[in-house]
Amino acid sequence: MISRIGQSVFDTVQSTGQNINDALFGAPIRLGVTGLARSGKTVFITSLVANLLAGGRMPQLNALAQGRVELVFLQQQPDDTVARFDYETHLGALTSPTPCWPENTKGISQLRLTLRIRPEGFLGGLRGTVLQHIDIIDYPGEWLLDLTLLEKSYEEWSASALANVDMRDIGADYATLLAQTDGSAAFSEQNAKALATTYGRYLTQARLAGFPDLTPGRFLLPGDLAGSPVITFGPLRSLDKASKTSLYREMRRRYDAYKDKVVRPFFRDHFSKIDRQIVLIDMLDTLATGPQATKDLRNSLRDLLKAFRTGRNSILSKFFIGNRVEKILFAATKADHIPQSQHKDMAALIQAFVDDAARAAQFSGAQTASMAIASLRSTTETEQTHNGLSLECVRGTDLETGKQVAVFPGKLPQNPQSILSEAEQAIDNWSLSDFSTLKFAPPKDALRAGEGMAHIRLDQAAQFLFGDKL
Ligand SMILES: Nc1nc2c(ncn2[C@@H]2O[C@H](COP(=O)(O)OP(=O)(O)OP(=O)(O)O)[C@@H](O)[C@H]2O)c(=O)[nH]1
Ligand SMILES: [Mg+2]
Repeated sequence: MISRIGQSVFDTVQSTGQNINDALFGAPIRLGVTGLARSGKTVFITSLVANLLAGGRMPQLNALAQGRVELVFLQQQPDDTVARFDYETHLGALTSPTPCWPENTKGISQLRLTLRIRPEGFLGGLRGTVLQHIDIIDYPGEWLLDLTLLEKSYEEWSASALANVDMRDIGADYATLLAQTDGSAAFSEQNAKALATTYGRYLTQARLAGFPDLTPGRFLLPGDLAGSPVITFGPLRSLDKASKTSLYREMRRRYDAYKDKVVRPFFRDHFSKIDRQIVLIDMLDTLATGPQATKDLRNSLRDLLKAFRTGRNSILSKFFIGNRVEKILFAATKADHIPQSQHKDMAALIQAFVDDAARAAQFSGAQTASMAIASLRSTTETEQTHNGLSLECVRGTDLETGKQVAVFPGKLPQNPQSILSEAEQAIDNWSLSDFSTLKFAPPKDALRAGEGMAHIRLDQAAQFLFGDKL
C-alpha cells in the first residue's frame, strides 16, 4: 500500500512537473455516483470534473472559493480491472458543434482526479501544498437494488416479481409464457432462454414505463455476462415438489449463482469501499409518468437505502466487512426543467421521499442531505402570458425537433405529502398528469475557456460530498 501511494505521488510529480515537496493529504476520497438508468450519472461526473478542472463556477465549494486549490488534474485510476470513466468522449459529445447528450453507459467505471491544495489554517502554513485524490466511481443504481436479493430466496424473489407481472399490462407476455411453462418438467435450455428473454423484455418495458423495481439488475445491463447461464433464468410460481433435474430447480440454482458470482463480488470489491455517495434521482420524469411509477420509485429508494444501512443487522454487515459510507447526497437531477421558483418544492419533495425511505429501511448512520440540481443547465427562464395569466416558463432547444421552445412545465405541489399519499393510493386523477415530459438538448458552447459549465447547485453538492476533506 505504502509503495503504491509512494509510486503515485512520484507519477504525479513526473507527469505534472510539480514540486517534490507535495505530499498526500489523507486517504483518497472514494466518491460513488449512482442512480437508476438515465438519472444523469454520466453528465454529473463530466460536468463536475470539467468544472473542477476549469476552476470556475464553483463558488460554493469552499476550498476553491478560498483560493486554496492550486491545481486540478486527472491521474491514473487505482483499480486496473475497472473501466476508466470516458471523460474525454462524454465531454466531446456535450461540447461538439452540435451538442448531444452522452451515450448510455453500462456497468462500472472509475476516474481519479487529483487536487493540489493548501490545507486550511495551521496545517496549511506548516506543510505547504498537498495532494488529495478523489476517486469517482460510476455504477448503475440497478445493481444496488440487487443487494436485497441476497436476503431473498428464489421463492421469495419469484413471488414479489410475479405479483408485479400479474398486476401490470406489460407483464402479459410473461404471464402467458408462465401459464404454458411447467416448472416440474425436465429442464431445457430453450425454456430457460425463453423465460429469461421474456422476463428481460418485461424489465426493459418496466424501466421505460418508469417502474423502478428492476431486479435482477444485470438483466438490463448484462455487460460481459450477456448470454451466460447466470443471467438466463426467470421467476416461476412456487412448487411443492420439484425433482433435481426440473426446470424449477435449475432456475433456482442459477438465481443462487447470480447472487454468489455477480451480486456479492460487486458489493465486496467496489461498493463496500465507497465513503461518500451521491444518489441521483430523475424525479420529474417519474412524477410525469404517473402515480404507480412514483410509488415504485419510493419503494426502490427504500430498497436502495438498505444498501447503506449500518449496524449488525444490516444486509451489508451480514455479508461483508467494509467501510462505512459517511455521507449520502440525494439529488433530484435536471432541475433546469423547472423554474427556480419551484426548486424549493422539488427539494422538499425529494426530502420527503428520502425521509420516508429512510424510515422504512430503518436507515441511520451516514449524514444525508437532499437537493435539486442540474449538472448542465440547458434552459433559461422566461415569463409568458397565457389567457391573461403570466406563467414562469423555461426556454431551451427541444431535443426532438432542434427548435427553440418555451414551456410551462407544470407546477409541483407545495405539500410533498399530498403527492406521496396520491401515489400510495395510485389514484386515477393524478395531479401531475400534465407535467411536461419535453427533453432539452445540451446548450451550445457548454464549456467556455476558463469558465466551466453552467449548472445548478453542482458546487453545493460537491461541498457537501467532499468539501470537508479539502
Ligand atoms: N436538462 C438537463 N438534462 C439532463 C441533465 N443531466 C442529464 N440530463 C438528461 O438525462 C439524460 C441521461 O443523462 P446521463 O448522464 O446519460 O444519465 P445516466 O444515469 O448516466 O444514464 P445511463 O448511463 O443510461 O444509466 C441525458 O441524455 C439528458 O437528456 C441536466 O443537467 N439537464
Ligand atoms: Mg451513464
